[in-house]
Amino acid sequence: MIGEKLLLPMILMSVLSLLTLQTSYGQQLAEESCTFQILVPGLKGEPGEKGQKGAPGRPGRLGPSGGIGQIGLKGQKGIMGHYGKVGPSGMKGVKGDMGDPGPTGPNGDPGVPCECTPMRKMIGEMDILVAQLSSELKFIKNAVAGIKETDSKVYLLVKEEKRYSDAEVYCQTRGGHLAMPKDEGANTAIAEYITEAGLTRVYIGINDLHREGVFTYVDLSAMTTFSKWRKGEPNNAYDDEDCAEMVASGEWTDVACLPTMFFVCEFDKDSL
Ligand SMILES: [Ca+2]
Ligand SMILES: [Ca+2]
Repeated sequence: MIGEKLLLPMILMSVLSLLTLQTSYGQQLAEESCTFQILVPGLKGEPGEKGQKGAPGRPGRLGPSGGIGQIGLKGQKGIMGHYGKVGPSGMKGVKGDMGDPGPTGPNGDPGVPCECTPMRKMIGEMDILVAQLSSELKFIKNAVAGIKETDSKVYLLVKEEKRYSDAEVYCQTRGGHLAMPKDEGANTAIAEYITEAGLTRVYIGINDLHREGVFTYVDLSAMTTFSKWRKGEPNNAYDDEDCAEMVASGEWTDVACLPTMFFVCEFDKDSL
């Protein structure tokens, strides 16, 4: 194509040159004196014939890499490989069902006859001990509920109705006696105890059981300077009053020993 583009102007130039020569020859004849002439381009000529095919061009540059192709079809299964190593132990299995019961065993040796008499005796003794402990527990509960005390004595009001002698035994069992007021302070303490408990009378540790008309304390100690007999007492009414009670006012009267009533025990602080 480049050749074609160059060839057309060259031919035009040659034709123009010939025309110029003819013209210049005519003009040379007409005006020989003018030797310099300006050449002006003529009109565009007709397109020429198509030229022959040119020589092959040089090879082009290397192009960019192509994209990844499609995945091929899966191949056939290979031959089986060697056996692998032994794996770790599995989880513990579920417990199986219970088996059938086994056969009956042989009979045992005959037993030794029971020696029941000592056992029964032991059980009886334990029952007594339990009863004593129950009584002690009741006593402790009473003591915890409230006691009265002076500098040297502790007084306990026992709300269990007992005869005079049983009441004294009760107090002695616990290391004391029925209350023996030997001065105004002690007498007042016991009287307050009776009043605060809402009672009217209790047994105290005074009697004339050993000699009628001669009152002593229950521990056989003599009554010396202090006494708190109500007016007209002791009167040994019906010839049957050898024990003593204290009323809420703190005064004493002689009374019969067999009726049951509440009582007050006293304990030495030194012995507690
Ligand atoms: Ca009497
Ligand atoms: Ca009396």
